Amino acid sequence: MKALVVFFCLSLAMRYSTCVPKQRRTFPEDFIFGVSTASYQIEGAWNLDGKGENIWDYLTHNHVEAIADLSNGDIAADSYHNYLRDVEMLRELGVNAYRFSLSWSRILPTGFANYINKAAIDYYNNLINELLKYNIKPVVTLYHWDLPQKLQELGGFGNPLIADWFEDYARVAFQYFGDRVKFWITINEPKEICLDGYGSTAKAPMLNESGIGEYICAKNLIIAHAKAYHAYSNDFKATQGGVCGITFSVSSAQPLTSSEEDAIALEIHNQGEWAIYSDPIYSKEGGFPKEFSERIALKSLQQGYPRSRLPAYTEEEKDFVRGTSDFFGVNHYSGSLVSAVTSNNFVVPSFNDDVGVSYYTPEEWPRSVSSWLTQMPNSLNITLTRLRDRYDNPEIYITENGWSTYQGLNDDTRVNYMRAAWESALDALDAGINLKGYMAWSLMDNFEWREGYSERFGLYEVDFEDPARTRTPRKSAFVYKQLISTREVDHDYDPDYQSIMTINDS
Ligand code: GBH
Repeated sequence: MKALVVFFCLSLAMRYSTCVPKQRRTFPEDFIFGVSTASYQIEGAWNLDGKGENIWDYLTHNHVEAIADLSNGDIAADSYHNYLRDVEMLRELGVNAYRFSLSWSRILPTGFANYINKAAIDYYNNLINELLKYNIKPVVTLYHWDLPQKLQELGGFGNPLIADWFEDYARVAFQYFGDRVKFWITINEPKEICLDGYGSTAKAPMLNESGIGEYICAKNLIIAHAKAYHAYSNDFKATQGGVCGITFSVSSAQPLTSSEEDAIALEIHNQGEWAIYSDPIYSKEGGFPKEFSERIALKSLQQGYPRSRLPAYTEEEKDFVRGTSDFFGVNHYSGSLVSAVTSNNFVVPSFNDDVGVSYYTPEEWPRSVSSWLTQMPNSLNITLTRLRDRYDNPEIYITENGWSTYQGLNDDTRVNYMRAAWESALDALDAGINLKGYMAWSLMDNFEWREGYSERFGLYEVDFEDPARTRTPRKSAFVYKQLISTREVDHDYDPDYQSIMTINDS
């Protein structure tokens, strides 16, 4: 196939100087390639060695029906016992970074920093040391959704004191692991925590305080992030020399039509989905985005509330939060087209009513097995371009990107999705976007929150029937390995995915 293309071009080249073979594009030498996981989704050992209960333990044990396949993360991929195999898989892939998260309630079983669980410190030390042995950079998320249940009972992200509790926890992590961990992510996906957990029932703690809970959370959570950031930069950064940032979920959205109304709808969508969390940190003005705040304020008034359901940032809080991130972490998956025309039957009050737009997914976009996840053409570059333009070209890491399938090792739809994402990332690099790394979600199959084990995101399949939780590479694992070693996207590579994966440590 390649030979044919070259021949075709050569024979034409004599007549048409425009026919030059497409230039090979490569990822830069210092580009970070990694994979991501999260503590509750992989660790298991939910009550071993002194770990405290978290909100996902509580939800899955007390509301079994909340999970699609009635499962839980009690054992999950059992990475608490299988971390050596996990690191072996990272070596097979040849990644130079591993993003994982710490379990707050494993380290601090009461939620508070009055007591530190030594077994948890040992577990994460062992993992970190094993990574460093093979030159794999630990990228550590402090909070990926598994809040200690006790803190939830005290209000969780609905209580402004969460900022102190989170700072205390962050300091423990910096103190014990910061000599070796140089890349910190405070919080994974504010939107999913606040909107899904407080404003609806999509995630634990399923509070469903629609139109109110998500906004209280939005402010408390970002202030908690900022407290952890300041703790790091004031007391650890000088001696430890790492970076600290935060990761947002940013889907790709384009206007459905070229009308003025759809352009406005798109902007309001962006403000509601991610800028409500990221503007306070990255915008010059600080605080919540203007148009979306004004909209909620107006609606609140019309709905009879004495003040806006969105609590404002004080000037002091704006200053405290602005600039508190050394990079912009992006989890990017899906995309949609946004329209100003809506059927207008939203729950009142609600986030959806406040945003007030509707979404379309063209038939021809490939669909995953997750209801929300489709493959929008060029979506990664659209998203990265939007962030560059809104925030003056920040340093960006893609901290998650991935695709879901059912069980099975031949995951061609994931391979197609990931190749398209890599091409889109190369487009972004060509356009001068300050993209520094890419981490695939996920190293292996894991507990997919309310979908349980029914949707699989792993480059490695995990056999959840097998007590040993055997991990086997999918085709996508071989394809990612080849990308990392050549730094080029090879669309013709069709690996024998049933062959043995080898390790070539650098
Ligand atoms: C990530 O979130 C998580 O960080 C990770 O833990 C998770 O396993 C992974 O994705 C795969 O889901 O269309 O209204 O149903 C991704 C964020 C979650 C955003 C699902 C869109 C669906 C909203 N996405 N959500 S809806």
